Amino acid sequence: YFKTTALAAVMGLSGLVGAVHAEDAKDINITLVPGLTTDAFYITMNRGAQAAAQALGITVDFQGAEEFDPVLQTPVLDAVIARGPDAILIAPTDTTQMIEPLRRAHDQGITVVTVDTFIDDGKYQTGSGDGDFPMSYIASDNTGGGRMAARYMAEAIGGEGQVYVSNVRPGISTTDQREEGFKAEMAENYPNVTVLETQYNENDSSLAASQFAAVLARNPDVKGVFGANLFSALGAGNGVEGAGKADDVTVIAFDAPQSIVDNISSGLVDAAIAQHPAEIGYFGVMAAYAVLTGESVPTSIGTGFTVITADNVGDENIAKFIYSE
Ligand code: T6T
Repeated sequence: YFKTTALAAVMGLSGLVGAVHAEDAKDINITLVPGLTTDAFYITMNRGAQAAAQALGITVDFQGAEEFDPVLQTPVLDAVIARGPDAILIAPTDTTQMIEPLRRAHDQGITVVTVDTFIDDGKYQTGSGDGDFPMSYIASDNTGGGRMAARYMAEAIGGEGQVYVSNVRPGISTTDQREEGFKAEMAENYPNVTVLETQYNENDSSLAASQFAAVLARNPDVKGVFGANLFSALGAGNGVEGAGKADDVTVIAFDAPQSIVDNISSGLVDAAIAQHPAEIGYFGVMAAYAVLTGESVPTSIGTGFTVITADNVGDENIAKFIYSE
């Protein structure tokens, strides 16, 4: 078969010209580039991606940086581009900084699909914007998830009091949207909840924990923390526990590694919004394969959530939503 040529990509024909013949489809090689390699969320995503690869009889490699940082992700991506896979599935670590590096892949005729996070405004194949070239975006509804977190928080604190968002850093589509959804839900439906200034932790759970102590010192009545991703939530829980406030402060977590599930069982965390990362990986591979074999694909595919609380943490059918380590 022949790979998509740069010219075809420029002409916007990548989906047609790049199509491989059925007998060559087994040679398809896809690389999954996660936000970082040591995060249970992306490890679980890779599990789903490998399940799809096995179903299709193709290979999917997993290549990423050790931290969630566009400065570290870019050289990993460049090395992947140099090896020339048929498609790259990537969780871009910054909405603007990863546009140009990903354009280099596109310009070489490599199919680009984004998983979990998006570049630009996340609206692909519209013919407008610098970053509309990825073929599809497979992810949770992060704004909706942030709204869900707000509802669990508001219920847990009796509809009033001060809370804050522990977040990674601005510029990440997922965590920005969760914070946006959380604040919008509070503003619209819980007028007696005050959302204090966001604390940015650079994906460092120790920093997130010490930030809780600092917020508590300034706001002794703080009633809740929304940890907007795995490391933020883990740190928020540790901070609350370290301050001896587990009985007074509600922690709502995004993501569900075993450690957070344990914190639900112990009562430290009130609810975890578990994403379905294996689904994201599975459908990401399927979308890329469809493009490479000449099928059309939706420009976005939404995956679901499972909310884990003390009420269902012991249920058998919850166990499959706990992230793999
Ligand atoms: O929450 C996930 C992911 O959705 C987000 O984009 C970055 O953080 C995680 O990987 C969890 O650490």
